[in-house]
Amino acid sequence: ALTPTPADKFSFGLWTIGYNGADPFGGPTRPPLDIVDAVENLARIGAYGLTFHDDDLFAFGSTDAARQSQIDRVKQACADTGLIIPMITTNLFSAPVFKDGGFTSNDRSVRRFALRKVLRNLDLAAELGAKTFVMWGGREGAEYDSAKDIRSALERYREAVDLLGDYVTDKGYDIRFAIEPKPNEPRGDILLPTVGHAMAFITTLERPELVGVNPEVGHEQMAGLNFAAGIAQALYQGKLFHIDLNGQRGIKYDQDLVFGHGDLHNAFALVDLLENGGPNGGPAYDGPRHFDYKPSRTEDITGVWDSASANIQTYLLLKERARAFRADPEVQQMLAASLVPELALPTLAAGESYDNLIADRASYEDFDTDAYFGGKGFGFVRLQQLALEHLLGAR
Ligand code: GLT
Ligand code: MN
Ligand code: MN
Ligand code: MN
Repeated sequence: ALTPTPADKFSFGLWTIGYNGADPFGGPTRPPLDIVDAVENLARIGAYGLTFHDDDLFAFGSTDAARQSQIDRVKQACADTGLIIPMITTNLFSAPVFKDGGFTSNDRSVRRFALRKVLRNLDLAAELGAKTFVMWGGREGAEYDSAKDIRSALERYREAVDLLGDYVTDKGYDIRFAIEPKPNEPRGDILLPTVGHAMAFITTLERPELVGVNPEVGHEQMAGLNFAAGIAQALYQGKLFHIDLNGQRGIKYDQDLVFGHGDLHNAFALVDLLENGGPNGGPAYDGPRHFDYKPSRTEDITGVWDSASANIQTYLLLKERARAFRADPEVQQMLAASLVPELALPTLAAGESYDNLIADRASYEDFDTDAYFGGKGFGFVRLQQLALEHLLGAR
């Protein structure tokens, strides 16, 4: 069960395994990773997909020939190993020109350049068969309130995403967009900082059906939010187009740890949700299980591949634990005792109106609120302890 297959849909960003260990305080600890090496090792550890930014594959400002040669090499490596490219994305953050953003830079000519860079990359996405196009706007934001008109910035964001939606529609590309929220870093404050902000923004678009979210575990946790709960809402609204799995320990800088090396309880709840749907049913997730982590700066190349594998192993372990949790009759009993299934019942009966509700004395006039709760707890703690026991392999 812990042997990954392509049906598990595990994928990795080229920028993850390719991270050389550089940080704001010091230089790289590892040499560059060649694309063919990356693809071969991903296939070896059981991934089915590779994802990348344009600039991960060919340096910013590459000649057309250098760009094409790298595209040819990745295509060949994928053909040789059976890996696919389910998602690609555009780097609108590394080059100095993007210091004030791409789609929302105050400088209009930067915005036009950013759009051209993305349009060109959309053609590449279509050519490579990528079905999802992620947009992480790490530089879209500000440090200073007076420096950015947020409403104008959102208008420009909308203008950009609408234009991209027109483009894929007119070209007949089978591509959907996934906005990746993050609260801060590199900008002091980033636009569309959480899943909720992004989903609200999507309703302002001309083609909302083309746009969903790509939530990252650590990014929501940087904002102090419950990741699994945010994912449940994204699934509920049909907007979970892609996902970035990793680990984060608390509200601090973006750690990009291995999946599960942060809030393990929430990772368990997340895998249970992605694999099985909610406790009362509902859609599960069938897209790529995409890892966006950084091999720690302390690691050599062996540590890179060990940590890549660790993401997969953790996911599969949690999937196995979630299955056991669901199958345990005591858990089923405790769920029922905790009234979890009852939440699936509509609050009003079929055909019942507010007039009927108001006429129902049992619901209010005769409802004894004191007696109702008196001595009768929900048992959520016992349920959580059962989850913990499954998580630890004690059941
Ligand atoms: C960058 C960021 C990630 C995003 C990538 C996609 S780039 O590494 O920190 O969270 O998913 O643009
Ligand atoms: Mn991150
Ligand atoms: Mn990251
Ligand atoms: Mn990410």
